[in-house]
Formats: sequence, structure tokens, C-alpha cells
Amino acid sequence: TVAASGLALAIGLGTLVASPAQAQDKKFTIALIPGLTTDAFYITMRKGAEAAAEALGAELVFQGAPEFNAVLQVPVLDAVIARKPDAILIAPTDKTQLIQPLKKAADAGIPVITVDTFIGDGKYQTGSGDADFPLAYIASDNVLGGRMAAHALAQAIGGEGKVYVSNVKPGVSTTDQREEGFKEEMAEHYPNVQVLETQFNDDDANKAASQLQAVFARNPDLKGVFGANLFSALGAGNGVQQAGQTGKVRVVAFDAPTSIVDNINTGLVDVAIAQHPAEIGYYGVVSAFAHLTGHSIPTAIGTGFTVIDKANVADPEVAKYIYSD
Ligand code: T6T
Repeated sequence: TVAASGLALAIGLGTLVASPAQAQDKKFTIALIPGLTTDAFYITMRKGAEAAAEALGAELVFQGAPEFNAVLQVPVLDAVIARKPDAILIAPTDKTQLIQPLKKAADAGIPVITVDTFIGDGKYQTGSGDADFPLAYIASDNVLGGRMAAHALAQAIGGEGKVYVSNVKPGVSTTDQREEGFKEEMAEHYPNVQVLETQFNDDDANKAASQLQAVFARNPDLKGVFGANLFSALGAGNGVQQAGQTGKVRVVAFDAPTSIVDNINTGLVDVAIAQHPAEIGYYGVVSAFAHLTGHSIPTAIGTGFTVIDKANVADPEVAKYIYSD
């Protein structure tokens, strides 16, 4: 009857409204541990994470080390575990060195999601290996990003000549994959481009700048450089400028801090590949919250890129991907 179905509907709705109310009884605390705190990439990721936390009524705790360094990140992680958050989002600074420290979180019953970087091989919830315990990996496709950088740099130098990768240090999943994608793309499509030995700068822009000058001194016919993350690109660009080679040694930058706009406008940098760190933070928090409220979540979420150059840098639809300071 109509009355009976009305009753059934009322009961149904009652059940429906009960679960979000229950979820809101508990205010979840979600910790976000960046690769380092003073990096526009992670500052932007934090903003996205905070936006999601606010929308969901969760609390976001942002705690990290001042440098991109596993030895400094592990004690921060230990301190976060001691605070017993409901979930941990982390950008592990080393593929292997963070496995055991993160296992401690998982063993303590704290769900772990990695953002930006991964541990092990980045394949989670497979039931094999010692690093598959995180629930999800939310990040850019860094091999693809490296390939995009190679394509852009090859185009900028007319398809031939010497280039090299300015990189952070081996063992970082993101920057390892960018270098891998860069070299694959060059080998497959640009046989006349010679990729010189990678220079590792330890995430120090000054070091990246001196390395550029040293490589240029050894190779006066150097045509280009790929800066595989924010500080590598910033430093390599500064090195090119200090060597008086603006526009002659071409620069492709990964990441898009505010300074990239000037560097593109002056012609120091040809192309910047902006990641979407705010999306990484937003979906990191949403994923943690979904898990905490009993929903299944995807084991991997890929966020996109925006390729920025002189032709589009002033377009608001592009400029919105410039990172926050
Ligand atoms: O490129 C980003 C991030 O994706 C990488 O893992 C580390 O470096 C940055 O934070 C930029 O500095």
C-alpha cells in the first residue's frame, strides 16, 4: 500500500542519514608528511589536502622535515605515528629507506597512503613483497612526465646535440622515473640527441647551478638540460643564466613555482611541466576519508600535467597550475 511504502521509505531514509551522522561523530585526523616543508610543490599539495579536509570535516596535520632526506624524514614519521592519527599520507623520500619505518605505522593499525612518491615498486595491495601494504598511491605519472620533457627538449634543440639530466639523488621514485622516461624517449625517438651523464644535486639549487657550469665548461657544445624537479630546474636555469647562455642552452623544467613565469617570459626556460599537487593532496585526503568510513578505494590514482610555455603562460586556465608559495 501507499502507506506501507511511505513507511518503508521513511525507514530507508532513516538508515541513509544515520551513517554520515555517525561518521561525523568522530572527527578524523589525517596526517600529511611531505618530502620537505619548504617546497612550493608540497605547499600546494597541502592546500588541496586542507580543502578536502574542510569539506569532509576532518582535521589535517602537516608535519615534515626541512630537507628532502630520508634520515630527517624518519624521525618526523615516528613522531607522527606516536600521535596516532587516523591515517597517514606521506611522500616517502626514498623507495627503500622508508619501507620499514612505514611498516611500523601499518603495524600500529594506521592506514598508509603514499602521495607523490612511492615505496618498493609502487604496486600496492598485491599480496606480495614487503612494500605492498600502503592502501593507495596518488601521484603524477612520472615516466610519462619524463618522456614529455624529452620530447620538449628535443624539439627546442632541433633534434640533435648534447643534453643532460639535472637530478636530485638516486632512490627517489619520482625523479628516478622522470629520468628513466626521459632517456627512453630520447633513445626511441631522437637518435641524434646525446644524453650525457646525470648530475645529482641533492635537491640543492646552488649545486645544480654550479654543475651546469661545470658540464658546460667540459662541453661547450651543450644544447640543453632537463631539470627533473623544482630545485634541479631552478638551479640549472640559474646556471645557464650565469654562464651567459640564456636561449642557447635550452632548459626544460619539471614543476612550476611562481618564478617559472618570469623564466619562461625571458626565454631562460622553454617549457615547464607543471604537476597538479593540489589534486594529489585533495584526493589523498578523500581516499583516506573514504577508507576510514568503510569504503573501498582505488590502489592508484593518477593526476595530470599542464605543459607551460611562452604561448600559454598568461592564460588563466594554465596559470592556475602555477604552484603556491
Ligand atoms: O617534483 C616534486 C616532487 O614530485 C618530487 O618527488 C620531489 O621534488 C618536488 O617536490 C619538487 O621540488
